[in-house]
Amino acid sequence: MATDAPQQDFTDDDLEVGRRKDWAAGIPGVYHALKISQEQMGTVRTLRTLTRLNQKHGFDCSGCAWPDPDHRSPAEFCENGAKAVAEEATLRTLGPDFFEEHDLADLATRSDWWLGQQGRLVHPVVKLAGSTRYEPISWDDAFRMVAEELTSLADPDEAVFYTSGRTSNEAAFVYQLMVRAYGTNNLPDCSNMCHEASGAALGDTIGLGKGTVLLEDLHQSELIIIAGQNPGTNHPRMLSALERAKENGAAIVAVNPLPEAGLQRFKNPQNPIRAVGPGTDLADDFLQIRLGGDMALFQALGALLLEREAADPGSVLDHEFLEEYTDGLEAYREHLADLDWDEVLTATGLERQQIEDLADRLARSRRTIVCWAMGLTQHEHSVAMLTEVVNVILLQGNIGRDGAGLCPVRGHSNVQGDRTMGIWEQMPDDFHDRLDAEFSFASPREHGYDTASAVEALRDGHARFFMGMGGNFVRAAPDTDVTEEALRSCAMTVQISTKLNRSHVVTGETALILPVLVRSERDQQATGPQRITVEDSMSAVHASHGPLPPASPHLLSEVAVVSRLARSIERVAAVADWQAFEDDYSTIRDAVSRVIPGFEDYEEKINDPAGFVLPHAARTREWGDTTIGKAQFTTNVLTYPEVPEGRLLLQTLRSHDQFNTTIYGLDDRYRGIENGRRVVFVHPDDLRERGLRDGQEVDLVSHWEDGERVAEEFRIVSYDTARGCAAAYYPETNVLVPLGQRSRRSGTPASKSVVVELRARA
Ligand SMILES: Nc1nc2c(c(=O)[nH]1)N[C@H]1C(S)=C(S)[C@@H](COP(=O)(O)OP(=O)(O)OC[C@H]3O[C@@H](n4cnc5c(=O)[nH]c(N)nc54)[C@H](O)[C@@H]3O)O[C@H]1N2
Ligand SMILES: Nc1nc2c(c(=O)[nH]1)N[C@H]1C(S)=C(S)[C@@H](COP(=O)(O)OP(=O)(O)OC[C@H]3O[C@@H](n4cnc5c(=O)[nH]c(N)nc54)[C@H](O)[C@@H]3O)O[C@H]1N2
Ligand SMILES: [Mo]
Repeated sequence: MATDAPQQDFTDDDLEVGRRKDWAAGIPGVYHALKISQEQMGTVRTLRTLTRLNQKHGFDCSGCAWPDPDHRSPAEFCENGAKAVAEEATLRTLGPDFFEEHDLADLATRSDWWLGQQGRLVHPVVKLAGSTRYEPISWDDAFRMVAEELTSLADPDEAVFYTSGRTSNEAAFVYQLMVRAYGTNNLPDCSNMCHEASGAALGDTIGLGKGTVLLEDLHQSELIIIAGQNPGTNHPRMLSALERAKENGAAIVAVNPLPEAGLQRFKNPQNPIRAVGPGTDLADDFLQIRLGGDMALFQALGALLLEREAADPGSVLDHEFLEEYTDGLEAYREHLADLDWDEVLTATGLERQQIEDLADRLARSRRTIVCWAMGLTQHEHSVAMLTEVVNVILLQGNIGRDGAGLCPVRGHSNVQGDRTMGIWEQMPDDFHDRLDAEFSFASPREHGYDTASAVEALRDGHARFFMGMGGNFVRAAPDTDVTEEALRSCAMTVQISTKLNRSHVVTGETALILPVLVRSERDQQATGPQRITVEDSMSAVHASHGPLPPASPHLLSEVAVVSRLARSIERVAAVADWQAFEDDYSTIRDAVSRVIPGFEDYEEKINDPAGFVLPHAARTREWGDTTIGKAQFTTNVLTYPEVPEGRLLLQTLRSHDQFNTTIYGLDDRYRGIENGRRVVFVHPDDLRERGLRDGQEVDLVSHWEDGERVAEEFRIVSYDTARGCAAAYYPETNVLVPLGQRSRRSGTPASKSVVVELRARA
């Protein structure tokens, strides 16, 4: 039967390396989506899900946070969205008998892929202190145990409450309320490892840590720079928007150490003729930059724009905009006057002419958008780097104008919404004030731990309780060995999850798994079926209705888990009418409408299937209403990663067959990899210099102040990447990312600039 879970694990023995592709999507994309859907869900469920995915009155894709267009195609999903949905709507289930067969020692030997393939978790289970396996537990007993543990802690700050970005607005809001009513701001989330640097940079410069563009802006843009992002794999529906932009005359420039297929050519799978034809050429230019060189690039672009303006005054800059809406231009101009071009060329690895050409394109464009993702956020100097992107965008008034703006492309489908709902260890005071007023309590004001500092706190014994609302903390967080040790030292770990993953295997003394509904499932509560809401990458909030019957009658929704747990903890129970929240989610939205600005008339607004767009002062050039008053130019000392002689810089990235730590399959089709994941992509000249060759087995060794870290047995793949810049897949390489190596100001682990050595295996 197609939906049986595989028993055999995989090895990398059958790994094959073929040619890299220069185009994305098309018929193979459709084929792969349907194949995986069929395997996981069978035919009936496949049709039922895919025809409702991202449709008005349907449900929101649980993949990435790309927005939905106003006019939806009947197949408004991509290959990887279909895979994400198939993985969660799978017919495979994993009941309590599974844990009789597989104790923790057995599970510890399994790969991430195997764990995920076993199917949906359908019954709450507990690993008692001293036991070596999980066993079934009733929901009531589970809540009692967790409540007892939390009540026994000496200080609420000894508990850590993680969130991943799949969680709905409703669940996120009640979760943060429960945590704050319990008494801590220890609310780390996946965003700490993701777009935290974007939030910090945009907050400082334009007053709000979110992007300023809407989907229509992309369609109308004249120039789209895509830096540090691989949309063909991670945001495939973005390619349709880029195709449309091209048709309207836009130029697209890719800035990336790798020639990613999705940025080169696109065959639109939603259009049968285009799917089989030669496809649309997307990028007009490709700047093969070195890892971490983008700060130098954007400083150079800023300098060149100023230079061109000086040569032909009035031709490049938007003086009215600069005068009225910005601060700090003169300091910026002075700072760039000293720009050292030798350094720029070293940092970027580019020819000066390539940068001049991009400056020319910028100078000609009246509507420019810069899009970015992890390639720009996961470095030590990410925040400064991103403020340099803002500087360039400000020079030409590219904010608050159609077709222009800043576009951080978010990861998880509701990661932005979770933040809006208060999932953050350092929410501003005005949020706390309104929360306190709504619920008549005093929320704690001291900032909590972010992801990396939570690991440190657990490691050092300052915290001893961990709860994860989704996600896979031990695989997602940096420095795997340290993170695993941190989790093992907990008195209790509680994972609210849908699928089995490594974080269920690396446990505290007592461990619970609380299984929940997924977004594609019907959420039936006392007052009827419930809808939930999410916010996409462009700040549009809309409702989502799951159409499928739940995988098991034992499952609870995330909202129900939180409200039942909240009712079990005395001091939390009194803060809100948790039963009402559980019975009718519109009561949650009612509270949100008073606590969070922009959500007035929430319930009514989501009756429109298109939803509503949250206000963003910068989009309407109303910085005056924010604390910053005007958009800020920033000056930064030029920084880029320093790589000692003989070493390489390693980025840890995603293959085409994974969603973060969930491994769908073992191929990375666009990069020519089949049947394996332990590969390291290296430039042929770098190999030659080191006396290494394609196909050779090496260990990856990272070097940091506190010593060496090793990831064993990787096969070298000679590849067209920037010189000195290697790439290998996450999460396997997370062992190499030092916990201490984080972005200044935002704390993001620097997982795109790890200094490594390739050590030949004997
Ligand atoms: N199918 C699928 N979709 C996903 C995800 C998934 O795992 N699978 N994950 C989701 C999540 S949570 C996120 S955050 C996003 C991630 O989306 P991406 O950021 O696209 O993901 P990565 O694979 O980390 O790719 C980073 C890209 O940046 C480039 N890059 C790396 N370092 C640098 C640099 O220093 N400078 C420049 N200019 N480029 C650089 C890499 O070569 C690569 O193309 O995708 C989301 N969508
Ligand atoms: N080295 C390195 N490390 C990285 C990155 C990198 O590029 N390189 N990227 C970072 C980034 S951008 C991110 S966002 C993080 C991702 O970190 P996480 O968000 O923690 O990881 P995921 O793999 O997305 O989590 C998957 C798990 O979530 C659970 N799940 C899925 N859907 C639901 C749901 O609807 N509800 C609940 N309760 N649970 C659900 C399932 O059990 C599944 O196993 O990883 C970060 N880590
Ligand atoms: Mo992410």
